[in-house]
Amino acid sequence: MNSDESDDDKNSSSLFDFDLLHARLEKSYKQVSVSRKMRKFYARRYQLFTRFDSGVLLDQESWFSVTPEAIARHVAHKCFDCLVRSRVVGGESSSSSFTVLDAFCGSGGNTIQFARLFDHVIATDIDFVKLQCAQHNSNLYGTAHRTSFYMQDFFSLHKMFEGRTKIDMIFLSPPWGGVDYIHKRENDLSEFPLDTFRVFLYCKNKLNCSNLVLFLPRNSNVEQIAYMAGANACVEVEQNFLGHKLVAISAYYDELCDRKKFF
Ligand code: MGP
Ligand code: SAH
Repeated sequence: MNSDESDDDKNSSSLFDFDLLHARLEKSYKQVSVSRKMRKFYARRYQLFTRFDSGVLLDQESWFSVTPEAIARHVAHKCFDCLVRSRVVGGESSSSSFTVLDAFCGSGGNTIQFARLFDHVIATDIDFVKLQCAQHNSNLYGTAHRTSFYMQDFFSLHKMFEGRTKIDMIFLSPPWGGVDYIHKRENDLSEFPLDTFRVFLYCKNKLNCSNLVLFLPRNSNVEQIAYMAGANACVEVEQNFLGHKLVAISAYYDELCDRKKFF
């Protein structure tokens, strides 16, 4: 794993005992499986990762925030199809040269599915333990070699990219404020732990990328989602179901929005 953190952080990460973390997380699964609040997530473990039994690692927060595999796969395919289509129409060729940034990668639910399609995925998160999980889980799915992992606070990402890699799209699945987000009648996007409007503008202005996907609560304010696209622009809002259950919504902006459907 890479880190743009201080030398102290680098030292502590090189002394980091992954085997101990592995043992602790696996042990914690027993608590997750019986906890009143968490056991529904444990019961869904094969929806989260079909290869769960190969040794998938999740920390406590990831149990309720990781994107279920079928949804992550769908989102990755949709992005791939839209980007390739728009670039081929625009005269640019090779799909293999796309770089995807998963800016809140967590334990890797989305990162893995993007890396199955795209040749280069950059996965960043502020949480060192989650990055360890993401890297480990990517190894289980055979996609780690196409992914670079960095420990980074979202709002300092521009320092990492200055004059470097061009980012073709950014997937944004920020924290929603824990499992209680659903108790609000409607989620105001400016009230999340990280203001979604600020996150969105940061991607456009500081990371120079407007091909964005926002992965949001199913009770989000859709007018706010549309407002972010700006005047005369396109956004595609999709409901993500697992069977009959609405899990979340995804908003696709700019080239990731399938214009043919609308115009
Ligand atoms: P949920 O709404 O907590 O569970 O999370 P459920 O079972 O659909 O709700 P209930 O009505 O049965 O109680 C559903 C999904 O949303 C999770 O599996 C995650 O994919 C996603 N998710 C949940 N949270 C709290 C977050 C979050 O904070 N950030 C992100 N990015 N995704 C989340
Ligand atoms: N899509 C992920 C889940 C993301 S949950 C998956 O499938 O696993 C939201 C993530 O945002 C958490 O992993 C949390 O550590 C991260 N996060 C919270 N604040 C952050 C910040 N300021 N910068 C970067 N990452 C942050």
